[in-house]
Amino acid sequence: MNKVHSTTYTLLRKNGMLKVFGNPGSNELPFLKNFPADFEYILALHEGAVVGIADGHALVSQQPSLVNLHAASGTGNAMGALTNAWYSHSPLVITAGQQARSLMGVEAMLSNVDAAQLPKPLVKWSYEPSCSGDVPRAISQAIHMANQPAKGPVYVSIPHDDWDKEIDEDALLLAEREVTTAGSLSIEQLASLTQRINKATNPVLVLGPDVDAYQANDLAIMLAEKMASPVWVAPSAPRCPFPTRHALFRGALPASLAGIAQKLDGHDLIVVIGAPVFRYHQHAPGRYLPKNAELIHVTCDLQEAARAPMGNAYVADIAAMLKSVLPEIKQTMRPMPKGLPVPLPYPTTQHGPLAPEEVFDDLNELAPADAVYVKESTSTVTAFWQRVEMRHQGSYFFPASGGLGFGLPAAVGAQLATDRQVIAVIGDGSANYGITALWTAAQYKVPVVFIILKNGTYGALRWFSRLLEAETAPGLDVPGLDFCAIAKGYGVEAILTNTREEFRAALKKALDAQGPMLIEVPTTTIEP
Ligand code: TZD
Ligand code: CA
Repeated sequence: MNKVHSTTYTLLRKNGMLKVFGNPGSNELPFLKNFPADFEYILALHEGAVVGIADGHALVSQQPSLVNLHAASGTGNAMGALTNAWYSHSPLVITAGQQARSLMGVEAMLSNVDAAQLPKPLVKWSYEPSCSGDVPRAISQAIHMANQPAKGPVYVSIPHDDWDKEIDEDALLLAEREVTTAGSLSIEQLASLTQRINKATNPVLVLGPDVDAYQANDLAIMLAEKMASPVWVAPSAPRCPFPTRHALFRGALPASLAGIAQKLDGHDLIVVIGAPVFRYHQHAPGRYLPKNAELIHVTCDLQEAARAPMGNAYVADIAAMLKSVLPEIKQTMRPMPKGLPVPLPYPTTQHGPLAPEEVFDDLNELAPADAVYVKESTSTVTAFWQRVEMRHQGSYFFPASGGLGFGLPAAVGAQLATDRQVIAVIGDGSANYGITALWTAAQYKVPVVFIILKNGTYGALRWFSRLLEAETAPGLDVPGLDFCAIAKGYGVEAILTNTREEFRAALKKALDAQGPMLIEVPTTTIEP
């Protein structure tokens, strides 16, 4: 007879899920025993880091990541990271060990009481199998739920005495299953969408993270060039869907009602693709749309479509939609707008901390053109988008819900999934929420370049405190952190750089290194 254990590993193998991202406890040991040689366990020291690493891996590999957490406490530690996975449509299959079935009712230590309830509302689906024979089927369901549009995290709680139970051989049918979705537009939808675009006199495109997730960046370029329309990146951008030095690129939209209406003023048609409408942040009241503008929304996420407060939505596969729309769009006779000016090199600071702009100019010059940036410094977003050219799909990742603690771990997971150089640009505030991922980078020799921008403060909150007239709020500074000492403590080589020359030399060294390296750079505080 087969066991639940071997049947589940067969299922995972057939789905290409050979890495387990986890932090173990007693409830998980029966799953991890006799760990098959073709699988790899990636240990992280805190569950926020576990999920961040798995998230980065899923975003870059485009495949579901398997996560294994310890019961309720491990799940609780991971919840903040789940906010990002939820909004970035990250296919995470999260499993958590449960007490033995006979001990759950008396709430023995480490019982996950009402386990399926715990991770809601940050998962697409959550479940505890009713018997051991249902465990592989539940994990199969979890994989397909996570990996179909809109992708996202799912959760399965598994009593630890289930793994050793025998199971019917028909459970192996699960390993042969495929679930696919089409998501193309109907002929009528295609006609209504393309007619509306073709008759617009001054359309604008707003592209979001799912253009990048569907690897539809080149299709988006073709569409933009046919329409000769400026391209904005949707607000609060967690990915980069369009080359940032293309003549049609206009930057990321501000994350406020008033700001968006102002930037899009004068357009009669706003076409939003692969983003929510919209991810607002700062409260600046205003109208949803500029005067006389109409909005069309194309998204892979029904919830995004349904909750939008304006516009007509099409729920579709982003790449399939663009492929079917493109031949129907007329090449416009409108002249191509001029590109944005490339910013002048930032002058080198002679005394005192460097400006973040200097760091970004050096990255732009010295890092590989196809580098993958994982960014989590909140006050430097605009400067980064202006100064670091991003050309290719999958070049940029930022916490999709704004939950800090994503960047440092996600960079490790991203680098485990790609040969492209991953560069983590992290604030001295943000770094602390996911700092233990440095240990995983060191132990697994993951050659991420970590750059810590140290301005001694929660820079973005300083800016917000002026916006909200709350400058007197306490708790906004983070002095006294020594990131080189911290990195060394976790086994990562680290360099403090005070001058431009030192930073450039350290960056070159880090880019050549075989393992991870951290560069700590004291910087000034700028505004997002
Ligand atoms: N805790 C968590 C988990 N997520 C958050 N977003 C915050 C707190 C609040 N927060 C922000 O929204 S931005 C920010 C905080 C604390 C400051 C981050 O500081 P930093 O970056 O040093 O990483 P900057 O460049 O100095 O803003
Ligand atoms: Ca800071």
